[in-house]
Amino acid sequence: MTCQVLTKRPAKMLFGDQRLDLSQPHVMGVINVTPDSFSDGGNLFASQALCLDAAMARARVMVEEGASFLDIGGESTRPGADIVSVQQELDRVMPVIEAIKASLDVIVSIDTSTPEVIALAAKAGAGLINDVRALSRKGALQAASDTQLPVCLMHMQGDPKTMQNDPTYDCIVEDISHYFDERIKHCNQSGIPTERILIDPGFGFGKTLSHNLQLLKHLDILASKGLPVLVGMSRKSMIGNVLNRPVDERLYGGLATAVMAYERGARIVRVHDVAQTVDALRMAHAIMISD
Ligand code: 7PJ
Repeated sequence: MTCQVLTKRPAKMLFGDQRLDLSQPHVMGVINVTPDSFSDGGNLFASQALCLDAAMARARVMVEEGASFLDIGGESTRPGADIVSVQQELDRVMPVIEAIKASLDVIVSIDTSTPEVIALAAKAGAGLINDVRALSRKGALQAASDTQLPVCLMHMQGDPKTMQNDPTYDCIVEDISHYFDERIKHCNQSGIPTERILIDPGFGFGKTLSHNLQLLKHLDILASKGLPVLVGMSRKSMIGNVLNRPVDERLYGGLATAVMAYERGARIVRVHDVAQTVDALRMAHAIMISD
């Protein structure tokens, strides 16, 4: 019998047809194709109809600015957001995924909880499944397993409609760590090996400001589980609440969170402002690898 000891997370990870070195930080650019996304005001939409040209223009700029991933989402998780049908979600995201795969050299991440979207996005060339519900929807685990792609499991307490109504934890870091242990077990049982799992504490999803700040401060504890950590704090209310700034004035606060997350072990940072975050993380990385 062999005894396998997981001492170090593997530096390289395969996302579809692209291999990425996770010993250095990577930026994931957010492309929302929803009419009601809170941070970009749904400005990729013209009269509710998807404006593919605008989405592609933004995608192209983000790739030029150094994004390793583009995260394509067609369902808003804003508190109180409208429920979308499977068909609506497909109509929003599929043309964008196909156009990106046809013309840009970047890993497409599909931000979805819907089994049908997982399957079709993977078929169209997506390289990562990013689920804010950690594959808890009926059929999602199996759909993700069938694609053989890496999955990002995000923690959320409750559901988007009610998650900000007095969220409580015994100990936020421990509770979330145990949640991941459970979800990883479910993934393994469905044929998704631990080597293909990333984890994300889910900043802003069923968390108070104090929860969010503690989570970031102690992110190293989650990173020590040995799975790659992804974080998304860009423009979120945790920044707005500390700085008392509206959503379009949260960049500098967001850069502070990105650097601190990287320093504590996060390797993928999901943001709206790619160029600025790439610079901040390149600087932080140069410091971290110096000796
Ligand atoms: C996150 C996400 C996040 C991951 C959203 C927003 C809300 N996926 N999707 N992590 N947030 N993995 O962008 O403000 O934090 S939607």
